Amino acid sequence: MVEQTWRWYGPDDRISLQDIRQTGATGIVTALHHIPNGEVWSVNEISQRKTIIEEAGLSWSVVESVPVHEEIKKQTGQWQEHIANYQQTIRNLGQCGIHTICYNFMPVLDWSRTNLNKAFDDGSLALIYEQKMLAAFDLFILKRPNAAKDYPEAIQKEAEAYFNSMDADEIENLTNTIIKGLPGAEESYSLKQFQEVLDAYQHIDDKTLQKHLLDFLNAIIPVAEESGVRMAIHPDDPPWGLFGLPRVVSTLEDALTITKTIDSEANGLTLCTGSFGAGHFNNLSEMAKELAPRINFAHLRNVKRDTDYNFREEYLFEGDVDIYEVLKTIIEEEERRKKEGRKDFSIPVRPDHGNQMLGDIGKDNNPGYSLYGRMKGLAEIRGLELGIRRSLINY
Ligand code: DNO
Repeated sequence: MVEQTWRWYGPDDRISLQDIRQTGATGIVTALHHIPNGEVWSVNEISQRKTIIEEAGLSWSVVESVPVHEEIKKQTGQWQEHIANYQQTIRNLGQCGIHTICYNFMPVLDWSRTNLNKAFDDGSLALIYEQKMLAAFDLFILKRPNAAKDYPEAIQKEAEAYFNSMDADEIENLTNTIIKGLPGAEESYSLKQFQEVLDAYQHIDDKTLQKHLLDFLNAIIPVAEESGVRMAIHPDDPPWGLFGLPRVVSTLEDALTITKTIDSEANGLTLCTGSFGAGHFNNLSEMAKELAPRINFAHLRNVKRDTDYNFREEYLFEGDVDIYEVLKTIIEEEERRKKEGRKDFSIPVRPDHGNQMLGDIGKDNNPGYSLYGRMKGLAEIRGLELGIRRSLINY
């Protein structure tokens, strides 16, 4: 079976390692969130965390994420020193026997949503992204200079009407949802700071950011190879530019540029079906096939789009992504790697976000990281995998 994993936010996570064991996951996906971005993760810190995980009968399969310092993305300030630190963290993780690292290259914000508690008909709560809400924040709360040119007129009007309907709590809620940092983001801003960090990217377009990413990869991939570590870049979420910021991992073409320019198995991807899947221009079944040899880690979740730039997170088998096709491709790729005799054939898979449901509701959840919602996702992945393996000859 593929390695079934679960994201755990560390000892403060309300969902304990003992709870995780009952979900069926065997691998843990986690990070040393207390170490500031840009600093080296020492062997000592890594080993301590690893011991806690192993004492609970689990293994630390994937790091998500070793954050890339903003100065590396902009190539300003101490960026070379941050790269040297990143290289050392890779060596240290390799030495501790942790072989897969997920990271992203999204400037300023990690993932973005506009409502974290959208009620479904069945009473569960989901994460959604609505363009008019994002525009309402951008145009009327942040008041970013020249923001209007980034939205069609119809959206600007909807955003204005929406903004005029909001009360103070709703304004605060939307603001916090966008700039206070969703789990894993490691950065959080006030409105003023947010505008300042956006300004710092004014002269960095997609091409320049892509060059900075490729420079970063040229520096770290040889180190990853020597350390027995596979890198897995996470796509942009959502896969289009926000607040005038550049984007580099949004489409199949972006992913192919990254994997072909630095041609190494250590230079791979996190196939996040929800992040790529939010883009109406992305066909996940095709992308999985095309990118298969470079999938080093997968996040399985689904999304339902209602316009080109609005989506809600959905139950695994109910959105726009054909999860069956994607998982089948991942399983076939694992089998191909095994036949090649590769020791690192494994493609760890984790259920990504899940609705808050049943006993999750009212608990202090990391948005998206519910217990029952994700357990449902994982159970569906496990069943689907068994079915795929049993029905494919020779597996
Ligand atoms: C959201 C996640 C992201 C992702 C990072 C990877 O739930 O998918 O936080 O982990 O962007 O670096």
